[in-house]
Amino acid sequence: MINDVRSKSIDLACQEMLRACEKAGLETAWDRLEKQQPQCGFGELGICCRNCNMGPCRIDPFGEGASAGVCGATADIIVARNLLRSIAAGAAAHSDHGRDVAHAFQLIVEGKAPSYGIKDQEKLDRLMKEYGVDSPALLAAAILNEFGKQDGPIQFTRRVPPQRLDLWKKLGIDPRGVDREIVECLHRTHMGVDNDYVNLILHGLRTSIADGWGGSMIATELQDVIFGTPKPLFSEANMGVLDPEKVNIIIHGHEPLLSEMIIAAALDPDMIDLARNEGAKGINLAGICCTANEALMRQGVPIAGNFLSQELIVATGAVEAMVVDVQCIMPALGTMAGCFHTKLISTSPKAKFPGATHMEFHEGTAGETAREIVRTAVKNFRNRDRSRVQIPDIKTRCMAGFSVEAIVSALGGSLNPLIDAIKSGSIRGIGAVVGCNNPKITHDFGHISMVRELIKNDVLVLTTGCNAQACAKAGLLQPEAAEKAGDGLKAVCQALGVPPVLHMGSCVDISRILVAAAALANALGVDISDLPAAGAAPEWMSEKAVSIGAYVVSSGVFTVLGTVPPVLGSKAVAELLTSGAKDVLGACFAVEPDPVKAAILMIEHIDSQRRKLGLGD
Ligand code: XCC
Ligand code: SF4
Repeated sequence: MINDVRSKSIDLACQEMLRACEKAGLETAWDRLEKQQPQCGFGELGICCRNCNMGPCRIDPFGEGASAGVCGATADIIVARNLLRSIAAGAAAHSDHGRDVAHAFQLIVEGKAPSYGIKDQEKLDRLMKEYGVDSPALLAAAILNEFGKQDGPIQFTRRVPPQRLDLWKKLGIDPRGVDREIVECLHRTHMGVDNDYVNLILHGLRTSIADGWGGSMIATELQDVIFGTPKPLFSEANMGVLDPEKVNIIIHGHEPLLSEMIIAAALDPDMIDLARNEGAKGINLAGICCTANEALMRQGVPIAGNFLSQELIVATGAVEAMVVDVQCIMPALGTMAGCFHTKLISTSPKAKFPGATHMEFHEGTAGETAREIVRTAVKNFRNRDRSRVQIPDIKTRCMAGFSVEAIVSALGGSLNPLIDAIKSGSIRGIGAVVGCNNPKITHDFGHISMVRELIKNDVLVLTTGCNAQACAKAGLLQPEAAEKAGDGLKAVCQALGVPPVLHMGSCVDISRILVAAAALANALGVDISDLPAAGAAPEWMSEKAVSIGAYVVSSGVFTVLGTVPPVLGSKAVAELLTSGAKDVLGACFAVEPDPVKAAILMIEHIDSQRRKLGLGD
């Protein structure tokens, strides 16, 4: 039973709004989770299959009933197939985002997307060189071709250290084309195709690499070209960023193609005048989920909250419009918005929601649509019921904008000072902590407990996604948070004026962490799997996180998951992921719901890597 708000979230603003929702009888994800209890045991173990209509089938986990589906598929096969389908969906989500950015880039180059431009010419030049082409048009064509390519290689995979690439080739998991690998997941998991769990999982790794070093990396790199590569900046996080006197517009979802246009429209003097005419003091923008991360990293737009804050932010009654595109947008938002004056505005042809107004967004007419959306929000200000507005007075200053380029520049032009700090032990190692919220875990508790434990032990934390937002709200993204770090890390952070937790962006920007890991490994002349580094997703929930976990481990980074993945129904698959993989990939998964214990696992791993590199504890 989840009944105390403190067991639901450690975020005080969320606690306040959860109490308000309870009082007003407004349902949230936590209530719906309770109504799902007990959750299906077969689903939790990953041993149900409905891939054909002889089923649905399920395996008896106690070994008394069915040990195979109608076709003969065992628990090992069913679990591996289900895992592969999750990886396919996650890789598809990231990569389709990458495709949209690549397509927009092509339109920009062709002069067909007048609202956009090129902000980072230097990165554009670098990418053209990397691809061996001499015009932006050829680059756009080459990058778009990564999706439909049949025979590979995907160019950015060549950024990995040579040892890793050789390993991928030896295992047959060097991806050929982004779409090809995803399609092949669906083919292999169709009834009667791939029925060898090892073979299935190897293809899952190949598909995930096509996400991390393909689709996601394409999204990050081209977004930097179009919107600028992030540089360190300050902003604020949590619901207190909502302004009771202004028109509040929340941008939620994932793709900056939309949010950057909304930002521009909200700054338009005509729009601000319009807002004043409506009785507001101006227009205030804030973000949720990875849209927030993108908008924060490049424009300093404040964070209203992370994944599990989304319904609660609407419940403040102070939101004129919540503008969404794709991914991590709860269909429940329409219901919550319907209880207030809030307009839920969907914008992607791929994503419509019950209770939403659809204002479709296309690259060619992006600026106009964005202004139309902002105008709709402004006009909605008069419908706000002031007596129902409740904005928790809680917000925290945060520093963000740590692209790899920004980190290198903060270090004075090369990674050497970081390498020296790692060698000397002032920085013990690197922890990449990422991922979602999940109401199965007290909101933000997993993130914050883990990150605190890591920095206390001199582990520099790189963060993205909803972990970054949890850290922002908890004050861990301020340079002053160095006080909470161990002496070694504290000294390094204070010398550089940076926080002990570096916000590297959205979830597709985990590709920045990959690039940093590859650069570190290359500088040390070792493989990524030799680095004193570990990854974690303490509160993960989405299929994207499954793909992320798979490509991080495939890249050689030991990764701890905080919520249990649905694989325990197969001993063989669970064993392969949590130990067998180590012999093959030099890295594996661990599952540890206790975030402090999980941090200790990461630290132990980091220490053992240090010893292997001859660096001592
Ligand atoms: Fe979504 Fe990207 Fe997870 Fe947060 S971390 S809940 S995937 S917003 Ni990506
Ligand atoms: Fe059952 Fe096999 Fe069909 Fe799955 S594929 S539903 S296990 S018969």
